Amino acid sequence: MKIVIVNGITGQAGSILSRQLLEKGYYVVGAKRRTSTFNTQRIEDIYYHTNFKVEYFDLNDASSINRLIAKYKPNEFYNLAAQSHVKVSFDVPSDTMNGIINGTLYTLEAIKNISPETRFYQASSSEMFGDNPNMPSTGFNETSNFMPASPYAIAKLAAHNLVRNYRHSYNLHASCGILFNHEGEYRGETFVSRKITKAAARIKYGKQHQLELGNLNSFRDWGYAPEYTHAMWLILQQDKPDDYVIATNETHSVKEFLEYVFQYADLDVNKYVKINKIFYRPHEVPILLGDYSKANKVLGWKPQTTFKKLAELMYDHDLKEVMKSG
Ligand code: NAP
Ligand code: F7E
Repeated sequence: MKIVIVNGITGQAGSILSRQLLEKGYYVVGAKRRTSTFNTQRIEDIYYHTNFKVEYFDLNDASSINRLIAKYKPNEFYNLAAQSHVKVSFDVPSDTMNGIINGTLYTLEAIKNISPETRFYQASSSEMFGDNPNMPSTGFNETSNFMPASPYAIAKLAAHNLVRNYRHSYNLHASCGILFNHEGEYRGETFVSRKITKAAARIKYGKQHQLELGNLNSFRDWGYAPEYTHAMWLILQQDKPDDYVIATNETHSVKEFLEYVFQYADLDVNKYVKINKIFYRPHEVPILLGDYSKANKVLGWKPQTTFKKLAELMYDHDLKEVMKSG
């Protein structure tokens, strides 16, 4: 049985990927940090699975990472843990940068020294392209220039370069998925897509009367998270390690997402939505569009869920949640 370590299992991608790997027959070691309240809601259904084991670690604790690599010598390691909120990264820049950069470095060092056969996946981000004004009309690809525009993106780019460096220097099977925004039922509730679908569902049931948002004019390339975690797995199944853009080749504004969700929910967007500057960032990334041609050619991967279907499935899910909560 193949052993895999996934960190960030309490998050969106870690929880979805763990479930997919269990279905494929892996023994999954889920690494999480200690928190003072329970935060395992996203993995409740797999928590007691025979082939799932939770271990404590922290991105800033090299000894915990060494211990896990030495104990399991996993076949695959998915480095998904991060302070992943771009706006929050302006408020806690050191924590964001230390965790992302050090956590990646400690893991690569541990793999190099203890378990060099382990295949490593790095959660790189489209935010690394940042505010690069020279976006090709077909979207950013693996050869485009990075111009990170937040502490989060700067940290992700440093980690990305570390992975490339360890791959070339030590011949590790270490790959990066440069993933554009991926959303879904498990998306954190402070990211704009989920904030919108959850608010619309609550407004529909009279549980909320207003939704405050920031900049509606930025554009993102939005896909469905389970398809993106499948791409992570595909990346590690290749004989050769490499970097891949995972995206939909479409970009839509936050305003379009908002208006479509409210239209789908049959709600008047002008009645309920207010702009609050508090949600603006010190520096915005105005537009992101990805080009997934390489992933399609090499991995045979392509996105399945349309922009509208994504908005619908998230709203439908949140509506059910609101109904359940009474
Ligand atoms: P997420 O929902 O915010 O989950 C992040 C996970 O990291 C959580 O489990 C969190 O634990 C954990 N974490 C944060 N700081 C930690 C620390 N110091 N030590 C140990 N664990 C820590 O993020 P996601 O959407 O699943 O994204 C997964 C990865 O992909 C992240 O690295 C993110 O930056 C990257 N990424 C995401 C997207 C996207 O659109 N979602 C796109 C590109 C790249 P707690 O639950 O305890 O907070
Ligand atoms: O913002 C605007 C905001 O926080 C999207 C992370 O997973 O994807 C994610 O980063 C856009 C931005 O995601 C609100 O200004 C307006 O332009 O949902 P978001 P993000 O910043 O794109 C990348 C690829 C990652 O790697 C990250 O980890 O929406 N926006 N009003 C708002 N954003 C938020 N959060 N809240 C608002 O009220």
